[in-house]
Amino acid sequence: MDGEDRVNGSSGADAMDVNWSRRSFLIGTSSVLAASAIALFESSNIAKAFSALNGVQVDSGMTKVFQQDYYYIPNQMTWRVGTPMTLHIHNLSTTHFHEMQIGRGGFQRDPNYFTDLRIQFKQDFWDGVPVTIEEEHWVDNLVTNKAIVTSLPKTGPWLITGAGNGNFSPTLRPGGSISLKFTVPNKPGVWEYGCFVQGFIHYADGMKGTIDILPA
Ligand SMILES: [Cu+2]
Repeated sequence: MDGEDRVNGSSGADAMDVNWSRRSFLIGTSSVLAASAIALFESSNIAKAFSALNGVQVDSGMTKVFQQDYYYIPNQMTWRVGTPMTLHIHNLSTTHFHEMQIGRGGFQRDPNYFTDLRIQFKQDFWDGVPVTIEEEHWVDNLVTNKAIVTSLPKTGPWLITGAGNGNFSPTLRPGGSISLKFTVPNKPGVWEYGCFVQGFIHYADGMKGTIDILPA
């Protein structure tokens, strides 16, 4: 009798677990199917369909961006004006340097840069934005441009503060990382990010993304 009770008891618990996970699975699946249907009907992309269904997820606080050869994870973010952010950028490549510029308005070559291959966005998102560097590890260089870098815990040869060195951008060695703490400035709209290491090669291969900045 004791043995039977234990068996019954444990299969009862298993059944509950099965029901629970099956329900989660069904909810998830119907969400995916609904999103797919919307995507098909509207010829829209799936991310937008998910946003319509589940609400836009707005990043705040610690927000991680990973760099690979040659893409970013994620390649789309949504920020809101006035939100405190810590943008943690981590280069997962074992072989390549990568940077992260944020800007818009098309591209231009920076005529002052030491190589004529330097590409930058016409408008630098970071212009006039106070930024605190919270952590740096294997940073090749950080071009500050017109950002207001309020904390430089470890100044060094990697820091490029002079004018004419291109847009604000950290360039990370393989495995490198940096954390940028800031408050999303009042610059709503669609912004792009991209890596222009080796000219357009990384960007053209897909190393780019978009940030939708919502008004406060
Ligand atoms: Cu790159």
